[in-house]
Amino acid sequence: MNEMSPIRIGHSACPHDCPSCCALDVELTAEGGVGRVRGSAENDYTAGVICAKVARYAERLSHPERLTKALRRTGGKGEGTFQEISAEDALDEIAEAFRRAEARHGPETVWPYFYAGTMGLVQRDGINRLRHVKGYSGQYDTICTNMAWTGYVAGTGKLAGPDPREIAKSDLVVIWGTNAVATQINVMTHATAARKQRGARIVVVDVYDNATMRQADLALRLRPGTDAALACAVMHILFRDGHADWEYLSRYADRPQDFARHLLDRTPEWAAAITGLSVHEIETLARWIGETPKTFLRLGYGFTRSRNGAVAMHAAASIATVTGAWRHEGGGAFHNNGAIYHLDTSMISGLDKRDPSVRFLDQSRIGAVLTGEVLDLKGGPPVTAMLVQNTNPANVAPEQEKVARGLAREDLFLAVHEQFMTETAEMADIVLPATMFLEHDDVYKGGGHQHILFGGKLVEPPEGCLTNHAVICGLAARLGAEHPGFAMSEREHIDHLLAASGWGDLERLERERWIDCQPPFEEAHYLDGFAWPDGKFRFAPAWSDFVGPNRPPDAAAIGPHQELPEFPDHWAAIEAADETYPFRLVTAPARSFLNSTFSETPTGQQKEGRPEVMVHPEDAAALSLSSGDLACLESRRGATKLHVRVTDVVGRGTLVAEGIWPNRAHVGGRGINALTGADSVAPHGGAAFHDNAVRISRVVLA
Ligand SMILES: Nc1nc2c(c(=O)[nH]1)N[C@H]1C(S)=C(S)[C@@H](COP(=O)(O)OP(=O)(O)OC[C@H]3O[C@@H](n4cnc5c(=O)[nH]c(N)nc54)[C@H](O)[C@@H]3O)O[C@H]1N2
Ligand SMILES: Nc1nc2c(c(=O)[nH]1)N[C@H]1C(S)=C(S)[C@@H](COP(=O)(O)OP(=O)(O)OC[C@H]3O[C@@H](n4cnc5c(=O)[nH]c(N)nc54)[C@H](O)[C@@H]3O)O[C@H]1N2
Ligand code: SF4
Ligand SMILES: [Mo]
Repeated sequence: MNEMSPIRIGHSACPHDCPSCCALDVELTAEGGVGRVRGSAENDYTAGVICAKVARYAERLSHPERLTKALRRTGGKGEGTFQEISAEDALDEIAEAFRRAEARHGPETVWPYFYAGTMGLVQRDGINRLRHVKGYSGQYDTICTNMAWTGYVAGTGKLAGPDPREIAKSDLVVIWGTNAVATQINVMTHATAARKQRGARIVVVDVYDNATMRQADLALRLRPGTDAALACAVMHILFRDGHADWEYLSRYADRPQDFARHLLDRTPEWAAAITGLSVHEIETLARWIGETPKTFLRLGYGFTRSRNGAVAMHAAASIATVTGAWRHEGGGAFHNNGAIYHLDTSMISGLDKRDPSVRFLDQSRIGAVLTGEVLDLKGGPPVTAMLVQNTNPANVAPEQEKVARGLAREDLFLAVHEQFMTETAEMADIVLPATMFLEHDDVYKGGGHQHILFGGKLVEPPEGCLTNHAVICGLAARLGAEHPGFAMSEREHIDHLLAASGWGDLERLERERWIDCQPPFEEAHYLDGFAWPDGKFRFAPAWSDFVGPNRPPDAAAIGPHQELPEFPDHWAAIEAADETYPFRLVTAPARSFLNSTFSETPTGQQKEGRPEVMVHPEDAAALSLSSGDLACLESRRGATKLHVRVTDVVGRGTLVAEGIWPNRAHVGGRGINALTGADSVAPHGGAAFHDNAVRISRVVLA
């Protein structure tokens, strides 16, 4: 940590891939460095609280291993031997390689690949401008949000919900499938305020007794992938006990009678057998919800990272419709506010140049794409050139064995623009060093709240580091790609975006630091109707022809969507445990990492220790496993090694491994995603990271 004295406070926004998108106050030192980072107390969602990772950002910003020079590979692929070259030469070489690849196979052979390492709209999405202008292959984003967003919108018709600040005005906060203490701390800020100020109760639904569950008045630890069964039994009880609001249902829901009939045999006993919860626990949750008009369901991503995840999300959101909780301040079901911003990103993303005939390749299936699986290539050429920005697929993508084989291909030219020598960068032909958020201008929007925030350049980057925008514009110039967006600065882009979207201009945003985009109460609570033509929440979504926020660009639906249940139900599409793979593994987030980010910082490493898998004491005893043993975990897709932690925070039959550790932190060099699958989840794709049948055995060291 920088010990120098702060001379002033700069304002920013956290760029990381986190629903909280915190408003930040940053200590700036006389020497041009950064001290402590704090949450802005003036922002009423951040409310002065941020996570410890970002509070000590100086550690990441001035990390001795930060990349500051462009590099060209000298040794074999992945050997990690590079020589320093100038940034100009590096950009020349990338452009030349893209041109060569295109001459041989056509523009679709180039695949710009990116994700949300920064959530800044200019720095993150500018890569799409180059893509569209050049006719390079598209990217269908599937790694994170597909099941969650699709499931929510299948009911409401829109990705938006009650003002998340209303959590503080709720009497019952149900935190479902999100480890908020670790992944979005501000949910806890508002939930705890409700508890302190009005005696609200907190329920947590998760698969292990994590830090969030330890805050709960009712802690529901269920089996992974069984949330829809819990939701159905809760709704069965609500109908049974007269807590369904029929007046509300007749006005605001499709087919409530049919749905109630469908639920008749989804009893608490039925759900207990599926979820592993007791009938008493299920009855208690239903009674609390039934008796509490101001019930706020805060629905996370975690419980949707299963092959039945979209159904689970839709089922949980349906609860608020059965009781009519949507009608109340502090009531309803919230997941994400993406739709409230109506941002026109065409200048940043070059959407005017998008050719709909160009293929889209599935982000999560990068392993299959790079190893040339025919269906994944959509009948087009092999991918022979890539630029990767803001993501670390060698580590975070599913089916890691295939990803590793693909990235190692001799005929693949790989450029990686990074802040650190990640395991993806290690595979590169050219590595470019990237700025960090405090070193460039950008604009952000909160998924878990309702603000657009400005994050301006506050400090100088290390000499040599390039912004994403500079890389994209530098390549465009060399490739003869023309678009007005390449001639604009970051600030001009922000100004243009705000004006085009009806949110004023940069001058105002910079002065006011954020814009509160919260729609009026009636709209946010769907009191003027849900966002379907008939205004009704859909208990029976038209899954197969449903156009959601993550609709595949070239198909109506993917994955086994024909099998999706008509109404909310337990859909047994998950990878069930069997004799060969008797355990169910969840690959949950680590509190001190953010995906693969922060695993490079000393504090991150020290707090997390080492890659471990949690095993219930009885399971451990049956397998003669003890804490500290090295174990091999195997799924149908691959294997990895971790150390065992015997603990009853997990239930029998469930294993939890926290954190996406660097692959090299695992004995043997294969990471957790060697186990996870890349098969597309219905109906709009996605990766089921928490849905793995595995076996575990002790590694006997010779
Ligand atoms: N510290 C930290 N913060 C993060 C991240 C991180 O890696 N670390 N990642 C960031 C990103 S990219 C995202 S998308 C968000 C995601 O944040 P969340 O919405 O919290 O989602 P997940 O991180 O996938 O998982 C959260 C919880 O879901 C639980 N879970 C897994 N399977 C099931 C299930 O079947 N049912 C139920 N009820 N629970 C289940 C896991 O045990 C875990 O506790 O967090 C962001 N914030
Ligand atoms: N097993 C398992 N795997 C998972 C998950 C899980 O729960 N379990 N979660 C999945 C989810 S939800 C997600 S979203 C993905 C995310 O996975 P990734 O997209 O890889 O996310 P991060 O690790 O946050 O960031 C990736 C990289 O972006 C770089 N970066 C940050 N800012 C910038 C910038 O301004 N410019 C450039 N050029 N680079 C920058 C960082 O240094 C970092 O190496 O992982 C998925 N993988
Ligand atoms: S909680 Fe999320 S948004 Fe807030 S500072 Fe931490 S990583 Fe950033
Ligand atoms: Mo994510």
